[in-house]
Amino acid sequence: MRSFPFLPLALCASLALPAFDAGAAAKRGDVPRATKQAAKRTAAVGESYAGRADAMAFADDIAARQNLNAAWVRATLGQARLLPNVPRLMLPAPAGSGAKNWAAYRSRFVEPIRIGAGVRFWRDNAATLARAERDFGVPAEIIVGIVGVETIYGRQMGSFRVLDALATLAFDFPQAHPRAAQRQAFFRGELENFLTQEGRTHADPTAPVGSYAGAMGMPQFMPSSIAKYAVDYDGDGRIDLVNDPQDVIGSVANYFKAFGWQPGLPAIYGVRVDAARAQLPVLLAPDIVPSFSADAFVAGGAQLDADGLRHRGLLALIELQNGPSAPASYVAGTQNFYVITRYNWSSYYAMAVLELGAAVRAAMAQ
Ligand SMILES: [Ca+2]
Repeated sequence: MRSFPFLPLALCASLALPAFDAGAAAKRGDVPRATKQAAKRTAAVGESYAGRADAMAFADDIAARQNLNAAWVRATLGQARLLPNVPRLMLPAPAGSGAKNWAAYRSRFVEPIRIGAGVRFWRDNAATLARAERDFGVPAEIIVGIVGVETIYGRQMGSFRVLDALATLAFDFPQAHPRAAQRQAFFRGELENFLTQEGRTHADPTAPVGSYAGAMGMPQFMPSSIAKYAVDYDGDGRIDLVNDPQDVIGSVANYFKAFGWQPGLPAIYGVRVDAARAQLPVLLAPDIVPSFSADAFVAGGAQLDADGLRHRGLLALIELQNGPSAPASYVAGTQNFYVITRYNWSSYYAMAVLELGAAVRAAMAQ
């Protein structure tokens, strides 16, 4: 199990911290917000990759592997420019740089502007959200929560040229990162995906913009996620995650289904933990991976609510820290909570999605 940072690599443009995902999933990284905002203000552009032997060799490799026109790939990659402020955004936050604080994190996402935009999005797309729930089993409020946390329903989708962002992270990933080789390989794969999609559709590869990690559109999908999970949900023959809410809704629902979303299963249950008595090291050891039966939870000193006691599958104890002085909060996460973290590897992110979705649903009823 990979550990996940507090301000996870959000790919989210709306976090001012674009997400990028680590391996098979979709997105995100770990970067202090202030740093990311500083970078956003100054989208400086550096050298072209046209003169970089490693980039041109990679272009030839892609062309051969993907059966693309080598001259087109070289010319396209030659238009990519280094984004000098982006590589350092990939470095993990320094140790001890601020206690995790769920209340502060939540307040950035569950707030009146985002809730109001969520109500409009839900009302405007109610039929499509209902159709997605029928087709994929994913409730409207989960999709509404995701799109709201990621981009405030398309208001903040990022303004970096995806070609520049991916080239920068593919060829100039910071070597000080503890998993630099793995991360760089990930972004090379994303760059290859991006160029392949652009080359096959004869699109302008310099046109797409997104987060500094190359995540695109209202749901902030990385190129590999677009290739694997995006769907044309309005049937117009093309996939448009920037302008078409129907495609966005279908694609997010399809992503969740692909990662094992179970229809009808709550994502969390309430749990009361007596920190002095509960076997916290045991219960927290598996992190967000559901590992304990309801009986084992109770035996470990974590008292589940009535619905949780009836749960037949496995559960994870999710700890949400509230800064250095306040006690932590806890919930019991199911398989569906785990699935939300496949979108962004963070329990804080998953909780924000759930609570924003619930807040929008409550506002709809008023
Ligand atoms: Ca479409």
